[in-house]
Amino acid sequence: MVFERIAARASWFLFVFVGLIGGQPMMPSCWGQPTSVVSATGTDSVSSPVRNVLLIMADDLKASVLGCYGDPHCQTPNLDRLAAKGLLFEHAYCQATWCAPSRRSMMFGRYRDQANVTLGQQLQDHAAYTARVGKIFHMRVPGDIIAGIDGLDQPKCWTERFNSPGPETHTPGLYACLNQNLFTRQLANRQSTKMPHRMFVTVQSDGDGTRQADYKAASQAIELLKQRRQSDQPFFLAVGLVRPHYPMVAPSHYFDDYPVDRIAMPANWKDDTSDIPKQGRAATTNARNSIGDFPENQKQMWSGYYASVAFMDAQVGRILDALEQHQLADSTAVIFTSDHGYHLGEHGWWQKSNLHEEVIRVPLIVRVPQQARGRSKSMVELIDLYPTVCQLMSVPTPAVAEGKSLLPVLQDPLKRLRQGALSIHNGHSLRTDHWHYMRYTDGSEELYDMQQDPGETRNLAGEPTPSKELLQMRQALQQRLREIKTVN
Ligand SMILES: [Ca+2]
Repeated sequence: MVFERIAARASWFLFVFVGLIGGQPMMPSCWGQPTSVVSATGTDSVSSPVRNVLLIMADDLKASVLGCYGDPHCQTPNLDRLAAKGLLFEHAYCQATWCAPSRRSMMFGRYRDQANVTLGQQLQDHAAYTARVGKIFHMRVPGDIIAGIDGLDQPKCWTERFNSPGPETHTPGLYACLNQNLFTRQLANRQSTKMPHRMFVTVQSDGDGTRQADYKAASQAIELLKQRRQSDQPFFLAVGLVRPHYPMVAPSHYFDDYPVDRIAMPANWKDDTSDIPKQGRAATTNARNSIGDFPENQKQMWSGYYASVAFMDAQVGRILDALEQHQLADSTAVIFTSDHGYHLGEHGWWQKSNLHEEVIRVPLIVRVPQQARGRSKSMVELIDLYPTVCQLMSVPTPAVAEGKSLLPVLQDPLKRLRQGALSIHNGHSLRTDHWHYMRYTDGSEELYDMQQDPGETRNLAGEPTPSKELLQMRQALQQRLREIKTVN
């Protein structure tokens, strides 16, 4: 089994290596039946090789745990095969650091406000069918999932929409509240929605996973693909999976692949926050939570997260298989991403809602038939998906949309759209190839050399004399904020 994993990884790296030494991305020899589209801004024109877009979103998924992003342990064969057939963005960043504002920004195509029609509304206005399955706009997990309700959905975004309820925390099996060092198989008195320890819950499920929200969401998506095959109307199908968001529920055999004695905590997991400004710190920490007293339980958090990612990956695989089965793969672009990343002990932190790399970096894989494959280091943002989907579906992008279409990068992975990616929380973050700079509303700052210190352990903004790089990044952020329309 170990050899199988090594072989799978080796073949994938060989693919990437061959792609890299090739020097040039694989380019289409033809575009099928292209349609020329001019965006509402009138500045760009693109020929789309597809009619439809399938968007699959995970929830709270940090890019670094996927096999195709380099994790040596986590089993994500379906996302790895999607990456092998598409373009993997190594530097994709969210604009907000938790579910609701990040998803809103992505779907309205605006950094901070809603001064646009939703993506789905724009597509419908140009004769497309749009459907939501599961969580695309914010839903509380697990509360809204258990209740099977819409959360903060935007109804006009969708021609049809389908919620995907599941038992979540109340799934039979071994329940653990790792912050309380509590383990039980009893179903009674499990707390799920409002208790302060809810982000430290895992459930090693007795079942086969078919009752879980993500399994049902994939089944609904498969049914919709079957239906859309019969239609001439272009479709945008958005499927929102809720794992690896807590509670980390998956059939127990997924946990078996990640025993705690094989889990190594990240290199920067010690509390190194003394040089981080107050506004830059995560709220959920080892210092404030008793999980700081249970090193083994911290590893169990990784085990539960890996298991949840692997279960989510299996659902992605079912959807991708259906796309092939219904002969839609050649006419449908696939986009996979997450609303933001997550902390699993780095800096002594858990969860999200701060501007450090583990939170703002997201996975982004885009497979467009006959387009470039491989990897791109271009700095891209989730806000770019709005104009990207519009262009892929031959629909004009509203002039008020603030992102940039990824089509130029999909044609040439070396193409750069911008110098740095912008994120917002208690201030702003600008992430460039080399540097990561944060400036908070109280004027405090962080600066990291991401090539020398990718774990962000030494804040260079605290030096007595501002460095040339700090002065440059201050200026670059100011310039970036002047260029965009909504961030003050
Ligand atoms: Ca989220």
